[in-house]
Amino acid sequence: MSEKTKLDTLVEILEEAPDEVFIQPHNVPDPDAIAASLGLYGLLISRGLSKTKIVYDLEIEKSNSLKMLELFNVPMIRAADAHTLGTEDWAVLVDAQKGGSNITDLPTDEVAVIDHHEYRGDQGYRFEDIRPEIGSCSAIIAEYYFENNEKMDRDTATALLYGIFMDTDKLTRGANSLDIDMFYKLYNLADISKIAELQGNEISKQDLGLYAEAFRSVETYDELGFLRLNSSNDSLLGAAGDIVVSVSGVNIVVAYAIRDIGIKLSIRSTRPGLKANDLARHLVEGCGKAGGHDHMAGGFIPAENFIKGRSIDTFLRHRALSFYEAQ
Ligand SMILES: [Mn+2]
Repeated sequence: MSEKTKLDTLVEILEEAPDEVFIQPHNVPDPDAIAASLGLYGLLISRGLSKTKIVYDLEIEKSNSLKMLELFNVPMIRAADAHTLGTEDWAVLVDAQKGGSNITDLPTDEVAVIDHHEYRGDQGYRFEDIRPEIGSCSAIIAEYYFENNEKMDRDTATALLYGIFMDTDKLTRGANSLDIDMFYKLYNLADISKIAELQGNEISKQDLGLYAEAFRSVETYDELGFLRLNSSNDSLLGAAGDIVVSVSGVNIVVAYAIRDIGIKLSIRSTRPGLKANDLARHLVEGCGKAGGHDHMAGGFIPAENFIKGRSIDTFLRHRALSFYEAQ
């Protein structure tokens, strides 16, 4: 008998679940979160955990994410529609960790986590596979398949390939050798025509108007770019930031959206030595929460922590520039 794999350990724990097992990706799931959830779902079902479901909170906003659900028949349900979800159920968090600003704490007991974001410290999980050095959660789930010789269907392979593709910005952002190895292995199993179809669905007509307005707001100071989006759409904010950081001369982007509940931030950095997560933390210091990767990060400042009448545009520019100049 070969050694026990991570998947073996996870399955052994989940077999003790008193009722259902919910796979929960972060809120407003992006392609990596959707692919990783679908991949893990397939693994748990094939290991006999038939009471497994995928649940997520908040609406999926980006058109490529929605297209994924349709193309790959992803069985994901909104938390509000998960009528059987309760305190007796267990959850496996995917592409997120307990206590993060991007995940709702549902009534379930979060017993396990598989993630590639910065380690948020021991949260009392019974199973933990957190690898911040990996560019995508999809690569971690793909490795579970290959390591365990589990059969992978074409849709799952295609979804995981797309998840790696998106989270590593086509293998150019924070990609680790695991992302590249898995990309290569998945490529042979995937349906590339569906990847092309997803690429053709990255922007909706409605997004286009929001982008146009946001891009007019862009201001740059040296390598720093600022963008303000007048939409409550989380994933659009990151995607708009990706476009601004691709502008020549701009290497760091602070994209933000102002909502009733607070200010949502999305940070990008392609500048060596300037970490997006450090900048995000600096921006929200004393007034909000932030986290993420070296190249992409996010944050949130609750409305009640922000001094009324103060200009958020000035506040963010001031903090970002002081951080930038101190580097
Ligand atoms: Mn991810």
